[in-house]
Amino acid sequence: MPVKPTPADKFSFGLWTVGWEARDQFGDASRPALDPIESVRRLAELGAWGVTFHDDDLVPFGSSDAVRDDIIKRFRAALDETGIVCEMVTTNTFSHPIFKDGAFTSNNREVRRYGLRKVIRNVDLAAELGAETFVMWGGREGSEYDGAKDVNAALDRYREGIDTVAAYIKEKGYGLKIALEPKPNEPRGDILLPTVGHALGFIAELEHGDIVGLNPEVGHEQMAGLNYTAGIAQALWAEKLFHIDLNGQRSIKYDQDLVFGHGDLLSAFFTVDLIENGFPGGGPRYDGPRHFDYKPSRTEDVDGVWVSAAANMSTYLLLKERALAYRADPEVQAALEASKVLELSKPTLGEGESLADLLATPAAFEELDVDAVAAEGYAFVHLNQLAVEHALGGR
Ligand code: GLT
Ligand code: MN
Ligand code: MN
Repeated sequence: MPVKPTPADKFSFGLWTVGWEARDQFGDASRPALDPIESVRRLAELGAWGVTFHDDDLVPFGSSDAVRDDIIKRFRAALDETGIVCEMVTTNTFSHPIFKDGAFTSNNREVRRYGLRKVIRNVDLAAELGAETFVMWGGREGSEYDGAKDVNAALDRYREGIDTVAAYIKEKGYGLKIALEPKPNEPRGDILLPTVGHALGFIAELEHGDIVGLNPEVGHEQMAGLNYTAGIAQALWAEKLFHIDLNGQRSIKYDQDLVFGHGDLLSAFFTVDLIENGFPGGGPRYDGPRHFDYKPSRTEDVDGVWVSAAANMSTYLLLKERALAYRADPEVQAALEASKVLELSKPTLGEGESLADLLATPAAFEELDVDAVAAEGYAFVHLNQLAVEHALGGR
């Protein structure tokens, strides 16, 4: 039986998710616009804890200061009334045509300076609303043609932009961290920082990289044929998993933004297993929001929007229940042992042992029965079948 979510589950949604009017490249909107205040109220009723937004999701692009102030006031009142937390804020640097060649990495310097102003203005708003994370998805930072972008210069400008924003956050004393969101392509033919790995490499080159981490999205890694759980695992290992975007994707194709679990369900099971149970051998844990960045399919009507929002949380909670049972099962513990999963936590060299000691240990090399060790199976299939059986509720 699905369990009803509560704020303790820390589920949050972008205003742009439930508010998507379902306009796509081939078709007009199939649903009416949704008032952000209505979204906040409906999400609260469903048991969500938090909400996130782009500047333009809340305040239409080009609004006067007076209109902006009024909208923000009404939004704050809805947060107070419902108890919904604004945990993350992000800036839209991709919809307006001025950003058609990117914001921080546009070839046009005027655009880059304008983009920086738009982002900084929203950093102030994020801090005002008490958000902890500032996501930066550079969807337009890229190109279609290799000759059209000097990637060396683009990365210099990207670094300059992110470092400038990070330095501003520090100077103001805001309690904000920046989370970069990788994506391989769409809307650009190729996007800079296409995967978790590329973004980690980039962060290492920043001056203010200490407050810059990642917001990996399920579908974005899977669009590149990559393993999302392994991606967030490496981000965790690097202590850079600041936020997550949960959704569903069915293989390498356009960005589907399906409900969480409606893509690769077994992968979703292991994602929840990692988030809720941590690594089998211990190590860093993710304690941030369980943020859904999905789109209610274009075929849904207004009621379907809320059914699909609830589906994300329900699937997550069911997978959580299964993942907890999986780890608690003595058979699984025995299988982890048999597969030597826990032995991986043991350092390869013994305590106080040097490489010279290892080189002087015949049992490790000269005398090792290589054929006997090579013949041993790891029984990973049995272990995985236990996961499948737990995921399907068969245990
Ligand atoms: C856009 C994108 C998402 C990002 C959002 C944050 S915007 O909807 O498709 O993956 O998380 O900028
Ligand atoms: Mn997406
Ligand atoms: Mn996303």
